[in-house]
Amino acid sequence: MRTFKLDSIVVITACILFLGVSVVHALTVSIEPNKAQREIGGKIRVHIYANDADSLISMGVKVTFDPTVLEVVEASKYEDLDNGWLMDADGSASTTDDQHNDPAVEIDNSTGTVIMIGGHLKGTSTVGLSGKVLLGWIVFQAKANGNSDIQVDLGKYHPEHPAKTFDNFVKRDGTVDEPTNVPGNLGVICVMEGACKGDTNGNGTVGFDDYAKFNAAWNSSFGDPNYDPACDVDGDGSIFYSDFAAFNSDWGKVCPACP
Ligand SMILES: [Ca+2]
Ligand SMILES: [Ca+2]
Ligand SMILES: [Ca+2]
Repeated sequence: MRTFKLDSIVVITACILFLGVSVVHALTVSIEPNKAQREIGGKIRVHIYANDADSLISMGVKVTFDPTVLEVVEASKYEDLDNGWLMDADGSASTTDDQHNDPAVEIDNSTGTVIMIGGHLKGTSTVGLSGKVLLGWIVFQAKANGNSDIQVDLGKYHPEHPAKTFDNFVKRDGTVDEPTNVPGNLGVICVMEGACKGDTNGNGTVGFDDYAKFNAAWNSSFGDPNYDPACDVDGDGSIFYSDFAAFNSDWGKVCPACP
């Protein structure tokens, strides 16, 4: 009995060590929120992140959705010299003639595709982006009732060089660190009558747990550390009275099942 326990502990410890090592280096992509409901005409802002990044200097994602259910009204890379996807040859924000952010984000509402590809360069001081890195965001408008999966794949493409494929998620040292969970279905948006707009954590009810999230994000706009797209009920980039009104109207609700 004693030996069995010791063996078990050894096995468990070995598993934890193995998991610990593999998790640290596994680059993944996630979207926030990854589960939401809207009525027709409603908007939702979805942020796309790379998690556990290690000195990234490029990214490229292709996001696909059901174009009969949703349409994109806005999509952007996070174009920021310090923390985002902007190329600046001398690394100084005061000179802008050496900056570029091409290729432009491509939105195709007929096929249901958004492609965003970006590079991060700050002259000789480039160290790359690490940790949880914002890649960009998409604002969808609900078009018709139904469910749309939100799928993410690599970009691997440049509109000016359509015959070639390109590496995405290149690190500062030149190696490629592709996300381990793409291509994959990373979220779902349901469009239906009586949708729960206020279910900010996607657990099927609107209650105090959502209120806590909402309260933490109150009076924030994109760029503020406490801005949370899951609480931006109307998808306009800030969390204020219009969002609260929508949230409040859903208070206490048990959300309908997705169609
Ligand atoms: Ca510059
Ligand atoms: Ca909830
Ligand atoms: Ca808002």
